Amino acid sequence: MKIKNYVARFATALLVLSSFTMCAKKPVIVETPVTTKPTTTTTTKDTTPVIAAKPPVAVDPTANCSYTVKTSEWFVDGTNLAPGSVICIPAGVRGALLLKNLKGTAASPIIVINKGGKVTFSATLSAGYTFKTQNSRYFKILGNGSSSVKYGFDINGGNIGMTMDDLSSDFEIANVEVRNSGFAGIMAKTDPSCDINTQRGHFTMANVSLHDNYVHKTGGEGFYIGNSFYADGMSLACGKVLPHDVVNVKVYNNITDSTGCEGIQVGGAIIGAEIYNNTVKLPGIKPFAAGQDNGIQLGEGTGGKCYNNLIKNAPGNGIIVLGLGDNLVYNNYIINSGAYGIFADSRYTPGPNFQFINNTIINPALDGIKLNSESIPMNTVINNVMIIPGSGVTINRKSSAVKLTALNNYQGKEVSVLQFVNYGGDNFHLLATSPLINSGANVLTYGVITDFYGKIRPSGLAYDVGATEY
Ligand SMILES: [Ca+2]
Ligand SMILES: [Ca+2]
Repeated sequence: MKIKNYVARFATALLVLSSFTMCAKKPVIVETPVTTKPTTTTTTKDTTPVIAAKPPVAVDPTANCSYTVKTSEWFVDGTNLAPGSVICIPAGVRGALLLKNLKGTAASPIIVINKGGKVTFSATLSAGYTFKTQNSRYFKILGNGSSSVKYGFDINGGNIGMTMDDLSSDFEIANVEVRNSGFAGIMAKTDPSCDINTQRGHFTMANVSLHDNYVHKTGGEGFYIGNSFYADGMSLACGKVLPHDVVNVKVYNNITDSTGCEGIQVGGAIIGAEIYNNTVKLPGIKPFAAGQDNGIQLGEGTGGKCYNNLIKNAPGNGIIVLGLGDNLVYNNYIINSGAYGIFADSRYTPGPNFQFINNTIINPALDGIKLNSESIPMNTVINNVMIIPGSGVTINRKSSAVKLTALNNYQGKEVSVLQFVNYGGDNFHLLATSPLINSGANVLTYGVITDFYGKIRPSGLAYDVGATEY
């Protein structure tokens, strides 16, 4: 029955996805609107052949600002801005900013970019947010407007640092630093209310890309994406309401450090979720409640892939998996977790299989992988390395009801036996003498075709065990 529901939901999601994909197949992604917009509804300057013929690299993306935000402005209403417009924010220190009603298109999103250097947005902890979008679709917040500054947007303070809320969808957030927030650093969700337009089936947050951001010293989660209560929803005056689906969310190349709760938490991401190449350091240092101190949380309703992440010093679990059951977790380095390396539980889990492949778990305080997932048809644990100095075991099943396929996992007591090039310096390449080389099972069928560093697998005679291929 559960599986049937899952299949039905999956089919629905595919329909949604395919209809979206059709929309998105137009010329695609305007990185520098000045050069890549042969037809335009904004200024005539953009369309002159001379400008269009220039190589993109030579063009200042902020040269032609459609609108420049004044330091004194606390909100911008984009109602009258055409798709493809560029909203420039001049370098300097300023207060909070609310962007509302930005309406780009898939082919011509609205760009918000820093101009002339770093922009610092500053707000007190009592302010609800420091940066917020409302009712906006097809837009990009890009802090790469000045080549000398990696994080051209610096969002300092506020209860929530940055939030994309109130039916915001189809957006990219990149090269943004968020720090010193009272609660979450970067939040992306619209909580369901008694307005039906906010509820599942009526609103989907789709095509969200959050990458190359630096989130640190937050009171709550570093990244808080999607609602946490996918299965049961929220009880309001109008009754029980269900939160929206999240489709095609990508979270990659981010750094989180010293976050109060999880570094990265994703809920309700039913299809196309990918969380990869992130570094999560010191998550969960000031959790508001028990169980909020993990590295990465694949929360209720979240499927997809979680790979090539480095997670260090989580007081709780390195990765906690409460997802749909089509989850593939691979090539992650999980170091010094205060509880389990990976913890999995099937709660709302209609899918077929939790798959843990080629992860390297070093020094968890408890067991390597804890499986409370009794109701899922299979848990697959292959090619993982687990270095457990204490009395923990590699795989701990809650009961014999937990179905398990385990192959080619490596267990040791000391990290030195793995023969990393420089473990203390986070260089996890292997020396030629490593016992992990060529001792893995072939996991091509699981889609694991590269390693932590992006190297093609397998190399040499066979797959290596752990997150690195020699
Ligand atoms: Ca949390
Ligand atoms: Ca090999």
